[in-house]
Amino acid sequence: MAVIPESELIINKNGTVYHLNLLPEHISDTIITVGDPDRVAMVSRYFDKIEIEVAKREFITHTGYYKGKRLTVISTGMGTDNIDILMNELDALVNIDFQSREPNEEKIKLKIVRVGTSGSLQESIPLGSHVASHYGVGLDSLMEFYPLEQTADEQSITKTLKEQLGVSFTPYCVPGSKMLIDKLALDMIPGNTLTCPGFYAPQGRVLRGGLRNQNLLQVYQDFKVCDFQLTNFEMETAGYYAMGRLLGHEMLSLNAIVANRITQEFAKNSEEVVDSLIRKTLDRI
Ligand code: R1P
Ligand code: URA
Repeated sequence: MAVIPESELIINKNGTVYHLNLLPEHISDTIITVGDPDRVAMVSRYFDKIEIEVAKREFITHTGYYKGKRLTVISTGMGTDNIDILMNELDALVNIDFQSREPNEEKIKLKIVRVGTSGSLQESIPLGSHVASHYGVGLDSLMEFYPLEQTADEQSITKTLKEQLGVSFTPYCVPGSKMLIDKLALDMIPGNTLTCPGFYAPQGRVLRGGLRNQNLLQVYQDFKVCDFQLTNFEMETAGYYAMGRLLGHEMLSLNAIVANRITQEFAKNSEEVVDSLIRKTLDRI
């Protein structure tokens, strides 16, 4: 097997992986991820015991035990460019030998659950609800650079979205883990999540920068291919699902709906909405 050069898999002087600053033994195979670094402590405050606390840039990691189960919680910051780093480095920690710099023969499958905030694209998905992403649809450019394979149905969704948006790039579409959906989603609303490469214009928000496509939000809201509709948007889910498919990990994105873009409301109790999603996730994971 090919040896991975020092410039591709960068290992810090203390043996940790470049950005995450972690050693293989620092992580569990079951990982909760959050965007906001402050949310890591909102998760780990429920742990019986915190074993490891590591911080570098926006990547804050706590590993400990919740009701006897070893769990890791990591913050990622915002956007799929950070998910590219997170997923490659987590995968390297479990599936590449840092001494020989070669992939291990036996591959470990991580279970990764995103607990994030999101905006609703449908009036019927209210503030305060929890949406489990059955699919992630990416409008970001990350998958322009990976050999992601997609089914004919997935391609038909992305082709139609490209035409309706009138954009020059091709979106991508990947499902979440059925096993994790069955285990965690239970009472949550099943949804299809649009991952945008920004919070403002890509999500149809106008402050002073303007908007190229005045119909953008309407296109998102009305989008339909057979019974596939978009329910909500945020900035990471599709990147997770695509990287999970490429690297062979089980991925699920859970969304706390804090904004409804159709009714133009923002949740006054957004911290509670996130906290109840954290507690559900910890109890079910
Ligand atoms: C934007 O406010 C951020 O919130 C959402 C988006 O995906 C983006 O990262 O997720 P988090 O609450 O997990 O950060
Ligand atoms: N996060 C997003 O990306 N969009 C929203 O509207 C709310 C949270």
